[in-house]
This record gives sequence, C-alpha cells and structure tokens, in this order.
Amino acid sequence: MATDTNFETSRGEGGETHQQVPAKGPHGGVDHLTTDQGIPVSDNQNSLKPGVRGPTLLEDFVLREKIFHFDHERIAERIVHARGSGAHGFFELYEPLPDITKADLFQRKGEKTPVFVRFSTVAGGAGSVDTPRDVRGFAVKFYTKQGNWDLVGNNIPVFFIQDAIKFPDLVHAVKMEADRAYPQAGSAHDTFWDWASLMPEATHMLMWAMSDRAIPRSLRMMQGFGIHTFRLVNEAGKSTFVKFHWRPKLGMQSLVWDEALKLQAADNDYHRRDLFETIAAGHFPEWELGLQLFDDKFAESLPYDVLDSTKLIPEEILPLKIVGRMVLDRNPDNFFAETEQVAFCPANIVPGVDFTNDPLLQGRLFSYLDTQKSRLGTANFHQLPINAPKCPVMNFQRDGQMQMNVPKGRANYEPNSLAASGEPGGPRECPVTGFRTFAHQAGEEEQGDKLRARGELFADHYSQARLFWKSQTPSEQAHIASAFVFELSKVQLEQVPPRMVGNLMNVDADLANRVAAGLGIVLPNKNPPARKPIDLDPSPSLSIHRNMLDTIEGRQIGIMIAAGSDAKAISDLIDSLTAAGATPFIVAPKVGGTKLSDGNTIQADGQLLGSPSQLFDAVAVILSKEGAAMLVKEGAAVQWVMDAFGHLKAIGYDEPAKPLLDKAGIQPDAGVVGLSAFVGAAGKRYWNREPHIRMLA
Ligand code: HDD
Repeated sequence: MATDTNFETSRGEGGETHQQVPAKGPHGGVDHLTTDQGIPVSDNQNSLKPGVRGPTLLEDFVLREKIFHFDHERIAERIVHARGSGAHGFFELYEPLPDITKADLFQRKGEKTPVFVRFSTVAGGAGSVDTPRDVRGFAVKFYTKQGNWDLVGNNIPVFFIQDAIKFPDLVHAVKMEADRAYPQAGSAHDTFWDWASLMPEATHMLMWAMSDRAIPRSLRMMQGFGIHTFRLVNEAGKSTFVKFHWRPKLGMQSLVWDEALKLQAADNDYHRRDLFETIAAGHFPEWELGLQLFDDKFAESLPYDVLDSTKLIPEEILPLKIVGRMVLDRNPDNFFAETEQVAFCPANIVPGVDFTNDPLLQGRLFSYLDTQKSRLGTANFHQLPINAPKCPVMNFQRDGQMQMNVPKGRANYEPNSLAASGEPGGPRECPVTGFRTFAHQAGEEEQGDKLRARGELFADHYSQARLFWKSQTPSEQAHIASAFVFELSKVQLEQVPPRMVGNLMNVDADLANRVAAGLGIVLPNKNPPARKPIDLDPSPSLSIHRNMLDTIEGRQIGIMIAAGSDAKAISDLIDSLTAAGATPFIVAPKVGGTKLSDGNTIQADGQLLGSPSQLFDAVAVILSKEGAAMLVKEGAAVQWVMDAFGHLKAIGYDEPAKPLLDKAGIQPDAGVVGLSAFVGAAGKRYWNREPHIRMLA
C-alpha cells in the first residue's frame, strides 16, 4: 500500500504501523522523499514483492539504489590521524604585517578569515577512543582571499623523525602490529619501541609523547604548532624565518594517566563531545596565533639546525609575536561531508608564505596530495564544499572523475588567442597578485654533490631532550618517567627496554635510573651518542604545570546529589560556577528527578553509574544525612569521590556528605574544601597530593 508522507501514520501491507513525522518543505508544506534520480518514493518501509508474502523483485530500483548507496558509504580512513573532530570558525588579525609577509590574510587589522580546523589522534582508527596517550593533530585550513592555506600541525612542537623517508617506518611501527592487529590507538607495544629505541633522533619527541602533553584534558586546552621552520615573504621578496604557535585562551590542561584510562571506558568520545557541546552552547574555544620570527644570522647562531624538525627554539630565546586570534564558533552540519572529507595539505600555501628545505617538510609536500587522491577517489576532491577555496578558482585543469564544474567554450589550453575572435579565452597568469616572490635561497644550499645525508647538527639527538626534561616540574618529571615505565613494561622483546634506557642515559641519568628501577632491569650503559649533547638552559615555558591557568572557565564541574540534598546549597553553587564561566553538571542516583530539602524536585544531568567523576574538572558532593547513609553503600558513589581525589581534583562537600568522603579514604588537603571555598579551589589540580596516593617512577 502506498504511503503518503502527509499522513501521521502509515500502514504497510502486512498491517504494521510506522510513525511518520511530516517534514515541512516548499511543495505543499512537505519535502517529498525521492531517489537519487529525483523520482518520488511512495513507500520507504517495504520492498516491492509480487503478493504480500512473495520474493523481493529485482526491478525494485528504490531498494537497489538505497542498498547500493549504503554499501559504499564508507571511504578509506586516513592512514594516520584517522580519528578526528572538526569545527568552523575564523582567524582575526590584530595588526597588519606587511613588512614581514605579503600574505593577504595578514594585511588588514581586524579582518576575519574563515577557517576549518580538524583535531585528531594519530595512531588509532576512526572508531578508536579520544584519550589514548598520543600526539594530537592540529590542522587549520584558512580560506583566504588568495586561496587556501593549510597549517597542518600537531600539539607538540617537534617530531619523531628528521626526514620524511622514515615516516612509513614510524607509522608501521606505531600502528597495530601487522600480524595480530592490536593494540589499537597506542604506542605501548613491541614494534613501536623496537623502532623508537633504534632511532635516537626520536628521543626528544618521545620525551614529549611520554609527558602530559600527550593526554590533553580537552582539545580546547592544548597548544598547536606548525613545527617546521617556514618562511614569510614580503612584497619586496625579503624572507623571514617563522615558526607558528597556537595558544589556547583557556590555558593548557592535561589528564592524569589513570583518568585518561578511565575516560576510555566512561566516554570514548570525550574530546569530540566536549568540542561539539561547548560550541553548541556558545562557549567558543579560542587560540592566539604567535610567530617566532628570525633571520639567517639568528638561525646560524643557534647550536642546532632550524631545518631539523626534532628541534624547537625556546621562547625564552625567541619570544612569540602574537598576531591574531582564532575562534571556533560553528559545528559542522555533517561529520562526513566536512570533518571526514576535509583534505589538508602542507603544500597549500598562499603568496607570502614559503617553505624551507626541512627534509621532513619537503616529503610532506608530496604525501598529502597523493593520499587525498586515494582517500577521496578523484583528482577533483578540491571541489567538495569543505575543500573548495572561497575565492575564484580558474584554470585549465579539466575532466576527471566526479567533475562538478561545467566549463564553457573551447578554451582549455593556454596561451590561446580565442578572445581575438570573440570567444572566451579563459584566465591568464597574473604577475601582480600571483605567487611571484619566492624566498631567496642561499646559492650554496642548492648546489653540491647529490647526497643522501643530513646537516651536521642534525646528529645532536639529545641536547633538546635534556632541555625538555630539565624544564619540567618534579611532578611532570615523575609523569614522564612513569609513562616510560608503563609503555616499556608492555614490551615483550627483551632487547628493547635496555636499549631504550641506554638512550635515556644520554638525556638524564636520573631519568634513566628511575625508568630502569620501575621496570626492574639493570641500568644499562649509555648508548654512544652520534654527537656529544650540550647543556642548554631550561625553558620554563615548555612546562604545562608552570603555565596552567587557575580557572574554571570552560570547565565542567560535577555535583553529586541525592534525595534530601540542600536545595539552597545546590542553587548557590550552580550560580557561582556559572558566573565563573564553568558548566555545572548534576549527578544523582536517579536521573528522572530528585526531591531536595525544600520539597522541590530537580532533574539530574546524568545518572551516577553513567557519569563517573573523570568526566569533570572538579567535583562537589551535596548530600543529606540520609543520602550519605545510602550512598556509602553504593560502590559507584564511593568510587566517584575516590577517583576525583586520585585524579588530583578539588572536592567540595557539605558536612552531611563527610561519611562518603571517609568511606572513600579521602585525606584532607588544600583541595578538599567546604562548599564556600570550593569555587576558589576548583581551578587547580593538586599535584602535591600525588606522591601520597600513587607510586610514581
Ligand atoms: Fe602528516 C595527516 C600532521 C609528518 C603524511 N598529518 C596528517 C594530519 C596532521 C598531520 C594533523 C591530519 C590532517 C587532517 O586532519 O586531515 N604530519 C603532521 C605533522 C608532521 C607530519 C605535524 C610533522 C611535522 N605526515 C608527516 C610526514 C608524512 C605525513 C613526514 C609523509 C611523508 N600525514 C601524512 C598523510 C596524512 C597525514 C599520510 C594522512 C591523511 C592525510 O594525510 O590526509 O599524508
């Protein structure tokens, strides 16, 4: 029987009922369902059969088209950075930079350039979790008036390798192992550490990857880096070296390792949800763009090579020039069409930005375009709405699969003189606005024998690893040492941990000692370094703990309540948290409604079992005497406060809730406070608590 979508209810031949919600649309108030050919569909519930109980007919083109399209819904996932979350926004320039670059987006104060940003984990597949220990991708597509510029960076300012030729080995080693297809989304396994321990150049990056940088609390609370040295070029052709930095307005914040593990169980989509929900709520995440600008003379004065992506330039030596801000203010309308189909490519630069000879960058310039072709299936992927420049695109590239444009006329070659006989001749080169000023390269860089070799200073693999270690607080150092122990403890190849610790001996003997002790292995000899490390001054700006903001802005605060909880205490707390820019989240044993002290009923945001405390940045417990007496017998409630304590969070409580804290074994400290002090205490993590509750390496 035909189904009319105007009807609220349709009844199939077999008599079954389906609720239909009529869609509003231009034609008679209803948008009619059609096939991909635009043919109206009368029944989307039943396939076509001869008779009610007959076989499905091959001629049912509605069924065949629908299943055919469904069968092809998935596309190849990215070989790395498969799991990602994206958002739209804008970049706003603070001050014009014409002396430094002619790039159009840097010319007019206050001008906003649209952007699309995709954050990602690296190792896991598209369906993996959000909080493994991993580097995070931080890719920004600027839709400038002179074409798309992609700044395809990470949340860590250095990289594992110096030359792109090693990238496939790195990725093969870190992804799930070839025969067994596990572990997913993690580096704690044989092949990764086998490779990494044989690659001293990876040591600096490994220090970062084992640090709290690799377990960010939120995508909104991590820094981003362009990593390579790039060049900016002004109108006169003068080039300035540049390193790009993104600074989150909410400050940096990371997870505690146990919290990261528990989040993988509590919410696989923790970061994705956090980004989506905060943008949907109008709390737009923001980053400032900082530039480290320098010339050849400065580059030559450094004891490391600026073309080596395993090295950074400390801000204490070269401060950032803050030039603008990026705000993410709109969620994608469709995950697949935008976040999945977006194609970033470091080779997408605009006039005024240029490359350097960094051998890692040079290899990337090839890889991305190539991978897009196999991932998105056609050389015309740039025509997809998310990839299409927001400025005119005019050239003589033609045809190919999935061509969406319909070019007119005969002009598909250049030069042509068709215009002379009145036909459209098509676009021409534009020397004035085009990409004509490239950075001057010192002649000798481009000459000499053909070699497979690297600059001399590339051989220093340990000085900056040591610099990073020395720049961390004792608590951060303990996290790094413990992360090495955790990861290497998962390695079954006996030869690997001693080899890795032998490399760490070049970084710091204390670190190596602690890792060896944590693993229970004999401290190995130092592996001879290719070049003797030098002592560089610590860079406090590389520490998260030293630079965290004491704030609850943009944070989510859990409030546990139960029947009879103090209504006024709850509403006062909600008010003061909201005023400070935080989002309160009520957790109760029953989600439907909880009767409070004043007889009113409050709706919980989440049920206790489904809302463990790792979802929150700080927690408060407001209970009646009876509520506490009930919850001391509920494991999930005890675990809730125990975990908040273990994850070094502030805990606020009212007096009747005390028995629950006692049951959880919570010792009073500066972060365990009465409700009146809670908002003031909630913006911090209590690192001093950690040595009392956890054995760290
Ligand atoms: Fe890469 C994706 C970042 C080195 C080859 N890379 C990719 C993405 C990010 C980075 C953020 C995901 C983009 C998105 O969201 O779609 N990659 C980096 C950084 C690197 C780096 C910061 C070093 C500084 N990458 C690198 C090298 C190669 C690649 C040396 C190859 C020679 N990267 C790729 C790729 C990917 C990719 C295989 C996978 C999916 C894609 O490109 O579109 O081509």
